[in-house]
Amino acid sequence: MSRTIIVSNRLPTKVHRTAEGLDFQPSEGGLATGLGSIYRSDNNVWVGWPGLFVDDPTEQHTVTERLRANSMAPVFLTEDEIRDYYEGFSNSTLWPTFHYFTQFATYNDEHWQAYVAVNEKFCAAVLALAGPEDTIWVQDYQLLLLPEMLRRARPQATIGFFLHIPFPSYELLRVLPWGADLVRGMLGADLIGFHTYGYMRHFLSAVSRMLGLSIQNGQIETPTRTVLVDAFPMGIDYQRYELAAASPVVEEHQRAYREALRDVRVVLSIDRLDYTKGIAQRLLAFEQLLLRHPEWREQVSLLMVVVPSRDQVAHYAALKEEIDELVGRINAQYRTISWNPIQYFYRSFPFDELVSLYRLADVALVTPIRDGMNLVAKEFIASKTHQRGVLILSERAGAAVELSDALLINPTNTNQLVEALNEALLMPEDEQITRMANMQDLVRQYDVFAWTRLFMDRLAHSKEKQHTMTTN
Ligand code: GDG
Repeated sequence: MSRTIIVSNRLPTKVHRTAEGLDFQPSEGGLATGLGSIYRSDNNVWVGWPGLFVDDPTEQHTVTERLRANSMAPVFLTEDEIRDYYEGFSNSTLWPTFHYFTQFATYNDEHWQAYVAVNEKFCAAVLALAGPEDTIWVQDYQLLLLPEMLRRARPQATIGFFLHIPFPSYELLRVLPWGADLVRGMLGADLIGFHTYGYMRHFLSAVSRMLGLSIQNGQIETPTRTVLVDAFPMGIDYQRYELAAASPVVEEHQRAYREALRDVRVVLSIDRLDYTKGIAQRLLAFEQLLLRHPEWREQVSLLMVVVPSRDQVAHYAALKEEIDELVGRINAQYRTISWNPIQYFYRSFPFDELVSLYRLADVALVTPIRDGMNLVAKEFIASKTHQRGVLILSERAGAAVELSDALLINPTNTNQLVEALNEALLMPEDEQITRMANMQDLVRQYDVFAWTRLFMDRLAHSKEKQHTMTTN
C-alpha cells in the first residue's frame, strides 16, 4: 500500500532531556495540526530533526524507537550542522533574502556546503523509508534542494514541495551566489505550492530567467518532466479556536485579565522575535498615537507578546535589545501610577491564555514588514466568536490577499498606522461585526485541513496526468 512521507526541518514534537530520561511533548504549530491528520493515519510517517543533539548510538536507538511508535522518523543533526545549515544558511542567508532583508544576509560557502550536506542527509533518511509508490511532501526553505535530490534517486516518485515564507522577486534571488541551484532543487517536485499567486509569479519568473525553461499555463516544462506550480493559502484549525473561545477556562482567564486591566482598551501584538515582523515600527506607531491623540492616554494599552526565537543569530539578539529599549522609553515617558502604556511579555503563553488574549483584544495589530502568510491574524479572527474587534493587517503579509476586510496598512508608513489605530478604536460596533463576519466565513472555510486536502489532491492529480502523458 502506498503511503505519505512528510519531511520538514523539525519534527512535530519537542524532545527534552530530563532527570528521569527523555521527555517527548507534541508541538502545537499550525503545520503539526494540519498534517497531523495525515502522518498519524495509515502507515504514514513524518521525517525531521527531533530538536536535540543525540550523539550516543544507544540513545539514538531509543529516540528512533519512541518516535517510530508515534509515526515519526528522526534525522540526527550535529551541533556544527545546526550552526552552519540551520542558523547559518537557512536563517542567516535564505530567511533574510527571501524576506527582502538583504542587508542582514551572509554569503558563506561553508554554510552552503553544510546546507547541501544536510539536505543529502535528509534525502538518505527519506530514501531509507520510501517505497516507489509513496508520496513525499517536503516542507519549507530549509530543504529547497531535497526535491531534486530525491528525484535523482527515484525518477518516478511523487514529490510535493510547499514554501511557507515569501518567494522573492528575481532581483533578490539573483543576489545569492546559489540562486539557480536553489530553484533547480525545488524543480525536483511534481507540484510546488506557495501561499500566494504573487510568490508563485516570482518563482516562475526566476525559473524562466535563471534556467531558461519554458512556462505554459503555470506549468514548467523541464527536458524530462512537467512541474505544476500553484497557490495554496494555508489556514488554521478554525474549530479548535472556536471551541476554545467558548470554554470555561478561556472565559476565566479573560475575566481575570479584564479585572486586572480595568476598563482600559487593549491593542494586541503577538509574534516570534523576528526583524521581519515589524515589532519596532509598531512600537513607534503606538508612541505616535499617544503623542498625537492624547485622548487615548490612560484609555488604551498595547499588550505585546514577543516569543523568544533564534536567539543564537546575532540580528535577533540586537532586535531584542532595541525592543527592550523602546518599551522602556515609551513606558517611562507616558505611564501613570495606575496605567502602563505597554504591557510587554518576552515569553510564550499556553494555548488557552493565547485564545483569551485574542478574545480580550479590541484591536489586533499584525504589521509585519514581510510575512509568508501570518497565522496570528487568522487565529484572532477565529477566536472572536462575539465578532467584536478590529484587525489591522500589513498589506505585505500573505494573509492580506484573503483578509480584505481588515484595515490594511503599509507597516513602514507610521502616519497610516497611527490613523488606522485611531480608526480601529473608534469603529462602530456594526461595522466591526460586518467585517469580522466576512473574514470568519473565509477563514472557517479554508482551514488547515482544506489546505492539506487541496494540496494532496492536486499532487495526486498532477501525477496521474503525467502518467497518462507518458503512457500515451
Ligand atoms: C511561518 C511564516 C506562515 C505565537 N505566540 C504564541 C503562540 N504563537 C503561535 C501562533 C501561530 C504561530 O505561533 C506563529 O505563526 P505565524 O504564521 O504568525 O508566523 P511564523 O512562525 O513566522 O511562521 C508565516 C507560517 O510559517 C505558516 O506557513 O504563516 O508567514 O513566517 O500559530 O499561535 N502559540 C502559543 N503561545 C504563544 O505565546 N501557544
